[in-house]
Parts: sequence; structure tokens; C-alpha cells
Amino acid sequence: MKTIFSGVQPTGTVTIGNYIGAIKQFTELQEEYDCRFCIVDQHAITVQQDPDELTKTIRSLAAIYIASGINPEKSTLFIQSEVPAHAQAGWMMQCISYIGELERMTQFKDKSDGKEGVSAALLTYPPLMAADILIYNTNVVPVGEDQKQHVELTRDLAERFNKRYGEVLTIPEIRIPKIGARIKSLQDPLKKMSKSDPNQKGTIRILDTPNEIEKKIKSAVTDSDGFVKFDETNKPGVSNLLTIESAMSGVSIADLEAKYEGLGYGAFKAGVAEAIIGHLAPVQERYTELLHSSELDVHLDRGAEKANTIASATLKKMESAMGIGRRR
Ligand code: ATP
Ligand code: LTN
Repeated sequence: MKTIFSGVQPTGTVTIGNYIGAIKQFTELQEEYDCRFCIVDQHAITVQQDPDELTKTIRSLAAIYIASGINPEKSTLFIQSEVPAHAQAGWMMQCISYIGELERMTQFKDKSDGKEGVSAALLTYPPLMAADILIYNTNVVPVGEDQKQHVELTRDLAERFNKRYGEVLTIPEIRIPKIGARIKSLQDPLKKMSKSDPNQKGTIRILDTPNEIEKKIKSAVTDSDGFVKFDETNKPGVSNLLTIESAMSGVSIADLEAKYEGLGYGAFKAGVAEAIIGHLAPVQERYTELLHSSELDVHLDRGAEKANTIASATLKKMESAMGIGRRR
């Protein structure tokens, strides 16, 4: 069975961008692949976090993964910092990375641009992400489009490692969803919807109430044409809403265009909101049950144990290939 690895940062409540671009694909893939899904808390601390808030967000994200349909009996669900091999292999990946290639990462440029006191880890985050993927001998990495450059760097680093030290690492493939690889902000449809966007009106969170969802969709930026058609260049706001409704309802974009033919944006937005609310209702219900249950800890303990076994075996091979420690 081929293997999958992916991760989400506990940096705020998951948005429908994270859900459509990443988590929803994960639930579909777990039938066909041996999956490892991670709460990448060590990535979250590349920018300063409030410790109590972070601890809560980690637990909440675990509940969101399961409530969204990740089956922890089938897939391995765990917290990155509970598997020390990530940081250890991350260091080795840093040792074979070049500063120039890390400085070229667009996420680093975006997150550091104009800021003072940028942490060194914001620059060395991609080698840690490469380690996350490579220590599980991952074949496929399902992510949203914004992570493409990081997965490409992971492939380069794995090839570099194998060339220098022997064929130890599996070269992973990226998998980006056909619909919803880049959900945009509702307030600025040229910008990606992001968990840490301070503009609440631009993002729909997976735990938002029906009332909040309706309000945010109602105030979403569209255009003055008054007709519903998918055209990302000329109608980015409308196209974004069509993508969201299609992902949430499973109805194709062409069928949605037909559904809204002759109707204005009022009816269109009401339909989009209804599709989101309907899709999220069972997820939210399950989330509330899970959050305070001891079931969650049982799954996370078991996940960490399984992940540790696989990751430490690959780490030993990497150390031995590089010549660090004692060869045994
Ligand atoms: P932050 O704002 O803290 O950087 P984020 O919203 O970008 O967070 P991540 O934890 O970095 O979220 O991403 C988790 C997964 O969600 C990744 O696979 C990423 O590609 C995907 N993703 C993030 N935003 C979107 C989006 N707007 N559309 C589609 N996929 C997305
Ligand atoms: N960098 C990713 C989160 C992440 C990840 C990973 C995704 C960390 N390690 C490994 C896939 C595989 C992000 O979404 N910002």
C-alpha cells in the first residue's frame, strides 16, 4: 500500500480553505493509502504563539481532523512534537539545505517581508517540513497549492541526500485537489484564505455558526455584473464562491452555473451559504462530542506510538548513511 503524509498547523481554527484544500482530500484518500496525518505544532512556533492558546488549538485540531472524517483506527493521527525524529531529521535536512534556496521560498518572503525580529526558524521551516515527509517513506503528499514549492524542495533535498549518502529516502509526489486548491479570501478574492488572517470577514472557519456563515457570505466581495459564471480572471469573487459551493455540495461548477442562471447574487449567496452550513453541521456536532472526550487522547497516544516506530527506523538509516553516532 502506498503511503501518505500531510500536516496542518495549529495556528487558529481551520478555515474552509484548509478544509477543502487539505482535510477533505485526506478523508477521501484514507481508503486507498496508508495515511499519516500530523498536527505540526513545531511549525506553529516559527512565529510567536500564546502557550495556553496553542495547547488548546492542538487539541481542537485533533478533534477537527476526526470530526471531518479521519478515522484514527485506519490512519495514524499524531502530534509532531511527540515524535522526536522530526526535529532530529529536520536538523539533518538543514545541513544539506542552502540558504539561497530557503530565501527563495515565497512563504518565507511573504511572512518575513517588512517584519522585524524574524525567527531563524521561519527560514529553516521547509527543511523541517521535508523531514516530516521523508521520515515516513512517503509516496504522496496531499496539500493546497500554496505548499507546492515546499514539496518540490523536499524532493530536491531527498535527491541530494540520496546522491551524497546512498539511496535511503523515498522521493514523494505532490497531490493538489482539482477543485479548491486555493480558496480565496472573501474580502479580497486575489488573496488566499488563511487561518491567521486578522480580517475575520474574509475567512469562514469550520466552527462558525450558521448565522456567521450567512453574514460573511452575504458581505463577500463579488462584482457589478450581476450574473453567475466561472471566470477566475474577470470574476474572481464569484468564481471563488462557485468553487466553495461545488466543493461543499459535490455539484459540478457547470451545474451550479445552470442552477443560478437568471438569478442575482442574493439568491446565489444564499445557496452558497446553505451548502456550507449543510456540509459543516455534522462535522460541528461530532467535534463538540470529541473535544472533551478521553477518546481523543487514546487516539493521539496510539498515533504517536505508531509514528515513532516508523520515523525512528528511517532516522537510524539516515544517521547511519551520514555517519553520525555509532554504526550498529
Ligand atoms: P497560516 O495562515 O497560519 O499560515 P494556513 O491557513 O495557510 O495557515 P496551514 O496550516 O499552513 O494553513 O495549511 C494546512 C493545509 O491547508 C495545507 O495543505 C495548505 O496547502 C492548505 N491550505 C491553506 N490555505 C488554503 C486555501 N486558501 N485553499 C486551499 N488550501 C489551503
Ligand atoms: N507547511 C505546511 C504544513 C506542513 C506540512 C508538512 C504539509 C508541515 N509539514 C508536511 C504537508 C507535509 C503548511 O501548510 N503551512
